[in-house]
Amino acid sequence: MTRKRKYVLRVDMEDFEGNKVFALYSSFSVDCETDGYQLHVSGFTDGGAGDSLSIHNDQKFSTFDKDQDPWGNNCAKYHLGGFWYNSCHHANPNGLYLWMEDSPHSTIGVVWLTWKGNSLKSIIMKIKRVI
Ligand SMILES: [Ca+2]
Repeated sequence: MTRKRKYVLRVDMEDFEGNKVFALYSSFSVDCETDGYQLHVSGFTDGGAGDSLSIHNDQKFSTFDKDQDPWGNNCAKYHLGGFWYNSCHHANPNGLYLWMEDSPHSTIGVVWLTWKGNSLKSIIMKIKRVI
């Protein structure tokens, strides 16, 4: 999908108190459908968010109806998202929007674990072509 060119990835996020941080990755690519949309991400730079994405590196993209994660069960079903789940996640940007500060179900929320275990107000993944 993004193999032919080089991209950087910037992940911006905000919590419910209005704090904003980011994580930067100098290399980002996703394989084609026949390879399960496998993720390749490296070159982390910390913008206060910490690195919650490297454990997802080299994983395929999983959804509730297509389990491609290495866990014995389906991460997408358990965490109500779609992502490059490992077993299962430190980041869950496609999780549920939970406005409760201390949700007991935080792993189904919009999570970036190295910053906050609770659900975030927003998270945006932006890619930019560099070559
Ligand atoms: Ca699985």
